[in-house]
Amino acid sequence: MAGNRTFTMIKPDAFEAGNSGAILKMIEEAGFKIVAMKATRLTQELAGKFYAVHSERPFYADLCKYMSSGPIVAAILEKDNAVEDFRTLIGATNPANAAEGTIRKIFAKSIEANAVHGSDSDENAAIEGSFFFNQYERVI
Ligand code: RTP
Ligand code: MG
Repeated sequence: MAGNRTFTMIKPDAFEAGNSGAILKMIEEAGFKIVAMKATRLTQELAGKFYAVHSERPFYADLCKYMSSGPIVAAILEKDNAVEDFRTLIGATNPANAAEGTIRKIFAKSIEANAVHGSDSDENAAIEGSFFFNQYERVI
């Protein structure tokens, strides 16, 4: 059975542009409940740890620099079929390929500065949520 939680970040481009509220509104209107949330900032080292799975990819160094370039919002979200439904809501990695009405189509600036992160599996959703939140910082 598909899990009911996913993890998201509002990335530095969207935070800086003042789009956090509008993005969270779209997320709630799509039926996701916020079960943990904070505004925070990654260091380059922490971004490197978070994106360690991408360490062999050509965009890894740029990605870590970008993700530590300014504040972000980190959140754990709850909904049936959360991981898949959230990735549908945010759209393709490259906003040029993202479907109309998706968060990335509306708010992303580029393939890198693409407004939001969404976990790609139930297992990674749990790992990523625990990266930012301990048991006292999230709804049980
Ligand atoms: P995310 O993990 O942030 O939800 O995005 P995703 O699954 O759609 O994409 P992924 O392949 O996991 O890539 C992670 C993030 O790296 C940046 N990226 N840059 N310059 C490039 O070609 C490139 N490709 C990916 C994006 O910020 C992407 O979301
Ligand atoms: Mg990904």
